[in-house]
Amino acid sequence: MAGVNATVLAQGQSQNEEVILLGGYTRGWQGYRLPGSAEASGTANPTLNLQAGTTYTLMWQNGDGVGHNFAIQDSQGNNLQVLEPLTVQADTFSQINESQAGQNVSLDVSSGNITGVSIGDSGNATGGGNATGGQQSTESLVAQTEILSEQGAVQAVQFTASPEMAQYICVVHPNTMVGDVAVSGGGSGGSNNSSM
Ligand SMILES: [Cu+2]
Repeated sequence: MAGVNATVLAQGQSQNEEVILLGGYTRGWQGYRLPGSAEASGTANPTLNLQAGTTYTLMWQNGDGVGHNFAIQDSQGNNLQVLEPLTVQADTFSQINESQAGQNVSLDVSSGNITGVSIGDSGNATGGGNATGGQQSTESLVAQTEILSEQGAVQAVQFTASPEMAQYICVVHPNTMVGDVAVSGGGSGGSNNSSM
């Protein structure tokens, strides 16, 4: 793993936190910031393209004051118990949402709270992953989040992508608020990044 890190740094990207931002509306999830190089094009329920083994922080904001929640399901429609809930201020959501897709986002996470964020060009974020890595105990993982009803309120979860993930969903509105999760890779390391 240490060797892979060096390679990624040399490419000048990817030390940024993988942060996904969605808007929660009864008519569908709205993509604000998508993983990888995907652009949030405004279509409802955008596919989330994830890399196996990578940890993502997903935040969504209640857009319409209706109760919504968040879960990730396998292809059988089972909620996967993979989500670590984090508290986050609506402020932080807004700050990240105003950043450019290519800008680095680095989160400060402390005891289940996202306490701050820095956004900027590549460089100072790093720290070798000690903020997020390794401290998930399975006891703190949930299969779906609590229902959030207040318009403007924000909920955050952290999860590590794995191949069984097939879709993300609001359990309250499973017919309209559901989108695909596509997980690729799985430890192949470094150099298959040349698909441009
Ligand atoms: Cu919903």
